[in-house]
Amino acid sequence: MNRLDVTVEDLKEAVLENIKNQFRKTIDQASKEQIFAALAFAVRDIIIDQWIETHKTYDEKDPKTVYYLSMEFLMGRALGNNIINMKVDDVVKKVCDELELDLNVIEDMEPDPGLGNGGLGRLAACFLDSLSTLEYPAYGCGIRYRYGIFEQKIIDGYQVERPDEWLKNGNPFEVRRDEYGVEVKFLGSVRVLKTANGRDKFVQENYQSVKAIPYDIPIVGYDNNTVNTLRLWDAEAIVGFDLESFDRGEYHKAVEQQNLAKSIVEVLYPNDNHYMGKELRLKQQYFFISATVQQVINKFKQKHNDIRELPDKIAFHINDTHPSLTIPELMRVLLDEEELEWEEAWDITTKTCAYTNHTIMSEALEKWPIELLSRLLPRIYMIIEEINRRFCLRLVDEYHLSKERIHNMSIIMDGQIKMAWMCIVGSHSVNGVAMLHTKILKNEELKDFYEIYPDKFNNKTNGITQRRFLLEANPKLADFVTGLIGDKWITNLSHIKNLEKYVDSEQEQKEFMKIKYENKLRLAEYIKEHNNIEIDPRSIFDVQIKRLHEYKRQLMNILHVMHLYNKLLENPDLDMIPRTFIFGAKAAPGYTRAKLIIKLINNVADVINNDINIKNKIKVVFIENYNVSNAEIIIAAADVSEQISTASKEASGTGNMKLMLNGAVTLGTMDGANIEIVEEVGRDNCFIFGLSSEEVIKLQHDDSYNPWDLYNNNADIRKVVTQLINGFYAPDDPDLFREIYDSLLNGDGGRPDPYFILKDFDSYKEAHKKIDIAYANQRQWAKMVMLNTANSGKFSSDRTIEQYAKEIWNLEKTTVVMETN
Ligand code: HBZ
Repeated sequence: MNRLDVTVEDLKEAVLENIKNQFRKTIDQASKEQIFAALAFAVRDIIIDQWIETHKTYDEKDPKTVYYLSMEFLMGRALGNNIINMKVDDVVKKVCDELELDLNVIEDMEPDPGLGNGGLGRLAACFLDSLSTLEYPAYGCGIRYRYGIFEQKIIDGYQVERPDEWLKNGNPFEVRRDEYGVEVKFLGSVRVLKTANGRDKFVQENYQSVKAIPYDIPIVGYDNNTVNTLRLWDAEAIVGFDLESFDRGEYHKAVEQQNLAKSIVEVLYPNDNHYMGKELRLKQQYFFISATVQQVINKFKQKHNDIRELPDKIAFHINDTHPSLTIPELMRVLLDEEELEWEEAWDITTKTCAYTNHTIMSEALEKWPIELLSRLLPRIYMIIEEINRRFCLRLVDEYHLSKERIHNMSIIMDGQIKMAWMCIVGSHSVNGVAMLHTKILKNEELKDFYEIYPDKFNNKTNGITQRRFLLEANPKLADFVTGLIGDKWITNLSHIKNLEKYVDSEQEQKEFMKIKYENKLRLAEYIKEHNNIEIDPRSIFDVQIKRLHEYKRQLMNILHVMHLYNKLLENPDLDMIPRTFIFGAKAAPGYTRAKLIIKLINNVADVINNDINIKNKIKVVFIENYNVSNAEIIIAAADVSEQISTASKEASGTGNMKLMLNGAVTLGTMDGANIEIVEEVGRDNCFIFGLSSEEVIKLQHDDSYNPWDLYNNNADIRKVVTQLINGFYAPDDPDLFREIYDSLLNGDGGRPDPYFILKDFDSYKEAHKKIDIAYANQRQWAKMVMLNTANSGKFSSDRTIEQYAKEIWNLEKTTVVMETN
């Protein structure tokens, strides 16, 4: 069936048939979950023909294809997005009307596939949407985790983690592909044999292995026939736990292999921007990249006789260092299975691989212990050693570098393997994710490598998909924009600039603000339902939604809320526009300080929200279980977008872009992509404060900052910081937040206030005051937020993907033609 030929009758019929055949029920008997499944299967059936046609086209034309390798794909719900991208929304709505179903309610039945932590995983998801929409041949490759990012409960103000059982009722959009299963080997030892022609042949022996089986999920392009594939690998035991192996005395091995398979895909590691050298994590990494590399090479060889043509047909993109073993794994296949010489294999590998760096935080950089990697992946370790040996030799022979510099650049050093170094050496492209980030990589963190390989380094400023984050998440604003400027923005966001013509029109301003108000009502209802807090939709919705991390400075935000409350206690008639401070954040389960900051936010919320004396001038809301689905509701309703990381620490940020697109003003530091947002919309249309990245870097170097000076000389700061330890927000346990207090003033082993929260506090406070003044002039404000939407064109992931396709992957668009249209 073609999506354009689908009739209301057909689709209705399909839904009813699915309910009957799958659940043996009529529609009145079916649960909402069952109706969701029935509709999802009906939609999948529309997708299938295009999906098949896409791959038929790729088979015939044999275009170069990118494999985007990522440990994380934070997809969000699929049903609504597929309906929109297939452009069958009108048909689906009519079907729902006829069946007396509320489509929003049905869509809410879908579990939110949370196979990612935050920005990095969501970026991968946006990229897949853009790749399909722009008709680029692409696969996303990752792991089919049984459990995604934990579900966050807030109990007594504390974060409690619950397993995310997203596969409990199955996934209607996935297709298991047994025929593409491959074996992945771990452990054992390597034996070197001599072949007839005198070559060394490396054979892994006594290994344990698992079978990798892919599950394919369709990635539907917007209003075209392209359906690319997200391929998620599951693991199964190869030796069955059966009598035969028991009899052969291999009982133990059988059990071990079964455990290995089960454990590998069990759960997503919930840490963002923090490396933990866990063996299971390394197994996960090798598991999915080995499966991908093997399967890609098998497929390539079905069509091509000369493996040297690999870089003409395949691009492997390494999303942060997590899939970095792609480099030695590809070398292994080329050397041991294709029997190429080292130089040739290396040339193919570097031409095929490209790497994106997403962070400069040193605690996030992956450094695997030699002991672990060489034991788990003996052959891979040998190859890494040889890569490093040759690289260091070049540093001496070609570049004549000093011992000290070679020490700093060596991939293997002090018992560890530095994965980022390996990625730089083994890729033809290394990119940062925003201009400032790339600049810092070139001039500071990766300076040594930049000097050797200046041509490899490039910037690709992140982007987001306007299809999910405006068209789907904010249908009212989307309709308004389309009504004024047409619908070209949906596939070319630079068109949204045309909105600028209307920013001075009173009528359009009113309409824009009315839509914002309606979205705020929608969020207020969500908050009433989930938090049982009444918030005033006329208050300023001031939003900080992102992972909880000290460098992102949620602490500074809540300290400022505490300060505002102090002002109101002094003067309940203080002239200010009511504010609702909205937080959404998950903390890594082992990150105690981050969890304590969540507790602080909730305690502050409790005190403030229940104080009738301040006349509802401030409300504080912590939204439980922040995820892609509730993000869509929050983003559409935001007035102020808090992007307040310590300058130089946030590589890019992407929430900043989503909020800007939806008409929120940025309250931010000159960090990450904020800088480019300011460049696009103008300084007058955002609220910028705080230290610059140069100032931060300087203060870090000269160690001259002492937060006690601020504490002693600034009464506002002294007051809020003291409230952390005087029981003001924890009467039963006044020492509860002492750890936070100490981190600001005394440091714990390290520097005090390492993220310059107190240093930036005053200028943050001033920026908030300016927001208050600006909001009071509603026409001015309307103009400002409209200008934000109008100038967000650069931040489409379509732009980003066009740059990757042209400047890194060298892809060509491949249009899929359906016979019936
Ligand atoms: O990647 C984020 C950056 O912090 C953010 O600035 C950027 O916009 C975004 C997309 O480029 N990084 C992450 O989200 N990183 C992780 O989630 C992560 C997960 C597991 C790790 C390390 C980092 O082991």
